Amino acid sequence: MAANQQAFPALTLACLLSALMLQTCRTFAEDLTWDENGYVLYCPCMGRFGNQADHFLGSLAFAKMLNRTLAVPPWIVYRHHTPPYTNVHVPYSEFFQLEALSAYHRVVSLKAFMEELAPKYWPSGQRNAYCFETAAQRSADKKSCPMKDGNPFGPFWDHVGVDFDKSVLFGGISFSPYHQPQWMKKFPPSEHPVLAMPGAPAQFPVIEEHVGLQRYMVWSESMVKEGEEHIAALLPRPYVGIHLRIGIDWQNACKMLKSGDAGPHFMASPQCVGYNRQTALPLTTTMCLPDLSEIRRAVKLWVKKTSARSVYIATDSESHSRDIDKLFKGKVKVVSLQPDSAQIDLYILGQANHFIGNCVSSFSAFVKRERDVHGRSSSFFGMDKPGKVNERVEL
Ligand code: GFB
Repeated sequence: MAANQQAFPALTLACLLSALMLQTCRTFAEDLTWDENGYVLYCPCMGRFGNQADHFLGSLAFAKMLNRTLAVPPWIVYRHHTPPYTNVHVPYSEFFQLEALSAYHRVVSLKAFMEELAPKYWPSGQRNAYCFETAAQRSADKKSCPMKDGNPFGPFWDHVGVDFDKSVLFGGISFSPYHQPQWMKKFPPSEHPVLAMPGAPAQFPVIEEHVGLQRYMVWSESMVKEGEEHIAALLPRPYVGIHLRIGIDWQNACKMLKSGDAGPHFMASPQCVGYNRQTALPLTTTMCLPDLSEIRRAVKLWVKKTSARSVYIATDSESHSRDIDKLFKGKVKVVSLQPDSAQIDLYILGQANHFIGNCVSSFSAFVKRERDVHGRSSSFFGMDKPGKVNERVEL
């Protein structure tokens, strides 16, 4: 068994004792020993934060299913419009507490894995890449995993400091629990200690069984501090938080609904139409891309229902704050921060007295999951009661 699984409670005690003796506390990562059950490594190479978070939950469940330690990757933040115009790799622990994950399963940061374990146990020359046969079809020799092909793949593994030596291909298995015995048989940790994959070993969107794992994603102290400072300074309670996902990329994505090709399951929509395809409710264009009249209707409804004194608008583009302000004739404070960090918006939305999200967006889905864990109420544009179609349905 990995020492880091057992080390944490003991370490906490050790920290307390050493703190008492006024010594510097050793960090979580410093006590690492090799886990004979093996490791899972992956690149969070699909989508932005919301997509990466969905994939993270599934990957955590996958690592637990194989009883391997998950090497938690950094978040990939894309900076196409701001210097240095390259991807930024933000440690998981900058936003969330790494230690909180160990209540569910053994984890180590990918950085600590590379610095403290890889030199001895996964040295250069022995670094296998694992991928589906279909993925290898994209490579020149059709036998190599495309681990570092293009952005964000190449920059990610370069950031981690890994080149791959050999590819191991697989097919006919999925990441679901159904195939757990095949994974164990095909890749025993004694022969395959490190399963490093080009993408997350998980589905998108996160499957219903893994939605509750959100409880282990606990905000870091610095995020809580910053978020709470904004709330205290700007948002008299009760407040309603809304997520406006209405920018140009989203307008284009929602066009797919108009053509009727998408069906009710489109990106994160199972969170509101239901996970079962057979019984899923219709997904309307308003649920994907609410217009101003729907935004006004929903905000007015929930401000009234919750007797809100302020409204927080998180947006990917236009905030519509003037139009929303007009609804309440100065009696309700309307705030939009446009923060540099999307996570501050997520934090503030998570803490609202009520949240109105976008059914199709995984950014909204992150907030909805977190609120569910804490028993806070949420609705969606075009769907006031999650799981029930609004009376005034337009298709
Ligand atoms: O989070 P995300 O995967 O959600 O990607 P979707 C949307 C990104 O847009 C966020 C920014 O990670 C933020 O960087 N963003 C969106 C916001 N809404 C807000 C907001 O209210 N405040 C702030 N500060 N930032 C998927 C993408 O987005 O949409 C896919 O992951 C693809 O790559 C698809 O583009 C169409 O699920 O909404």
